[in-house]
Amino acid sequence: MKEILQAPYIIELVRTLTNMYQHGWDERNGGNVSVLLDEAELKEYLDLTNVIRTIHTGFAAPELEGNYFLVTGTGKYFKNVQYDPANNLGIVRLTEKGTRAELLWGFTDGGRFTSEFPAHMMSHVARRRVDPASRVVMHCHPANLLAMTYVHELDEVKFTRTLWQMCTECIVVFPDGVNVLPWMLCGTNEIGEATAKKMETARLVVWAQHGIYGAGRDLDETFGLIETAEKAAEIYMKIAHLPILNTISDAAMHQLEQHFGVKARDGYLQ
Ligand code: 2HA
Ligand code: ZN
Repeated sequence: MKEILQAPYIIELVRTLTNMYQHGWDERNGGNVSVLLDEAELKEYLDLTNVIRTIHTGFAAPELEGNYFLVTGTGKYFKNVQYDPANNLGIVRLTEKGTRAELLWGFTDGGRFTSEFPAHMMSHVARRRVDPASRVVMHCHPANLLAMTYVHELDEVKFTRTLWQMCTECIVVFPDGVNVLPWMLCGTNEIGEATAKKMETARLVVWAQHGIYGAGRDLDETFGLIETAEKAAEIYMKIAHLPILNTISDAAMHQLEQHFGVKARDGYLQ
């Protein structure tokens, strides 16, 4: 059996969580990440018959039965993950139609997965229906995106267009745009279901006055999505109160679509 702390998916997640913390996106215990793992890559590092304990999920997700997830722990600080991955992270297998999670590694102090586990699992289901290669769901609290939800209309077309106009590469990185949920109580199945519904049409979902969700094929892609949207929001917050003299026109957006071979979300451009 290989040493689990040397597994590429653990090393990469620890690096990503540390990076998220250093970006200021995850104060205190803010944020959570889950990664769908392959049984084959897991088997080299863990005895999959050794269940440490079983945790009730509080929801059903039959599509995820038998799937393995590496996930951050509830109440854990991203800041600390690099010093003690086994306490701050866990690997679970979903069973009994997703109503139970078997802990196979981690959460060594008796902890459990993030309070946003419903939103993560339901988002995985929704994204994998659109793109079977989707494996990562990431949630965090980037300051400029959050700030924007106080001063910008939450209309999804307007919100997306504003972000696209803030940096040339935005439309290339997230041509599917950004969906937006109004303020809702976090940590519930309701916000999980609402987030998953929004994930059907975009890989980014803003939670007004709270943060953002991103989904992607790997940690780099998902981090990059949020990083790009947050950069655009930063530009917006720097200029929104100033007279705007120039912008990126829809004609220019169409040039970007052509040149980079992407298709902007239907109806979002003139
Ligand atoms: O505490 O970010 O949304 C973790 C969170 C909850
Ligand atoms: Zn949060």
